[in-house]
Amino acid sequence: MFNDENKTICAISSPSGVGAIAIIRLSGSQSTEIASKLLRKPERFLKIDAGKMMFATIFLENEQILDEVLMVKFIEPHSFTGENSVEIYCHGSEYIQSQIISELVKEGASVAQPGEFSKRAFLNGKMDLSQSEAVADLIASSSKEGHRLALNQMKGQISNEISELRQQMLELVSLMELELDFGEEDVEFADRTQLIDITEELIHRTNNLIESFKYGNAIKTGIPVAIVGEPNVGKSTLLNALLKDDRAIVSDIPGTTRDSLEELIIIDGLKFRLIDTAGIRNSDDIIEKMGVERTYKNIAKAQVILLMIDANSTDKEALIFIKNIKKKITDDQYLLILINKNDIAKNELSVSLKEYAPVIKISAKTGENLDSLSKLMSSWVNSLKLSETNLILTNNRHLELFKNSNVALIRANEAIKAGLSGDFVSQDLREAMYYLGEISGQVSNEEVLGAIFAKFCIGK
Ligand SMILES: Nc1nc2c(ncn2[C@@H]2O[C@H](COP(=O)(O)OP(=O)(O)OP(=O)(O)O)[C@@H](O)[C@H]2O)c(=O)[nH]1
Ligand SMILES: [Mg+2]
Repeated sequence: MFNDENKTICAISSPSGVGAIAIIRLSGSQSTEIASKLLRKPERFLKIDAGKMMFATIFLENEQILDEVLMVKFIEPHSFTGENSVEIYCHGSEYIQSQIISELVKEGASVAQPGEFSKRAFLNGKMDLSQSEAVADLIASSSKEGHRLALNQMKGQISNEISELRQQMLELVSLMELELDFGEEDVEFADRTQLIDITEELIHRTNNLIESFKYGNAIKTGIPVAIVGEPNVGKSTLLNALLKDDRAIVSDIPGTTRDSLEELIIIDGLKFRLIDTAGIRNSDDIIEKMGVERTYKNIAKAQVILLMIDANSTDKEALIFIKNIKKKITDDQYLLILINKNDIAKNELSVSLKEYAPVIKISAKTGENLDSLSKLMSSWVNSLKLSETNLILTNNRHLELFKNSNVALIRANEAIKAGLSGDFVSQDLREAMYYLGEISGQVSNEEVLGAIFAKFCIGK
């Protein structure tokens, strides 16, 4: 088994701060021995079966009782890291936690680096690199869909796809290289039309994965939704209504919101980042101007834009404002026009706004039609999901490597079409394989691994 300088590591694996219980984890060949030394009768823990919980009292050096705990051991390879491991469940006091850690260190354990448990799990072959990264995503997931995607990845969905793709590439490479071995006899083992078809299929599959990132990333980081409009139209009232919380200051004084304000909200299992913005108008007030600049920045970074109009504004006012915002957004962004204050609308706007974006009449104050608004937002996010594939990329690192692999595949495909020598084709295919191997960790180096696991927190 892999063991970094043969060290047994320990760390607090529960969140920092005070909870009813905290969990301390050890991993490495000496885990059981080191943990047992915290007890008056170490042999009790040495003899107990793996996976069996044991009640124990931990003493400090001066024979003072520190805590009553539960302990369990795991024997390699049947643990998260694949090494001998121990978990100690103590009471949540920060004092108790730090005392146990320092006792463990005195007995020979080292304090774990961030992500070191997961790194060991990877190096011991318990999971591949993309699965280890999914463990971090699973821990960070805060919505139903975010959790589902992380779980699929942890269970190996992306890893399986990568193995399949690499296998197909390897078969192609073998064929090409076999031909090269018979170079002088000028044989063609591989039918060129078939090679073109296979490489195109591989390009298509990698394209799908690259495309899926739009959805995957939106799910993982939350979909930014900017609420924009002129002052006093009811933007902050809408933020509060959707959050069901009195978060933003609301008043009938135009220009109340000065700075943008962001809050998380879950709709239909999807995470949205709602951004209330300063009302857009020309102002001489320096602070208000800065606020409006921020509003434009938020429009640029949002994926959904809720453009709010007061139901009692004139056609002309509404049109000028909509056209102004429309100029600032791209086709990738989803624009919705909200006609607010429908509860006090005196008359309908006579101009048709539908040609600019879907229109929905709401009242942020009474809650009228807010359900429909939520439905529209979640349907749009779901529409980003490609129907053709269930595989969804959520990780930037994976995206870049899939893109590189895709480019190499396209080169291979073009080389075959141009009738180039098998040398070139197999070199491109090998490159495409290499990038996929970096995702799963089949090809990796210490530097890359260090960078990935350093982002994890201690105890993970
Ligand atoms: N009747 C009615 N009043 C509303 C509605 N939405 C907001 N208001 C009122 O409109 C006024 C302005 O609301 P805000 O939410 O502060 O407006 P805002 O768009 O955030 O304004 P700024 O921050 O100044 O840009 C307040 O008095 C709200 O109570 C609505 O749907 N119906
Ligand atoms: Mg406001």
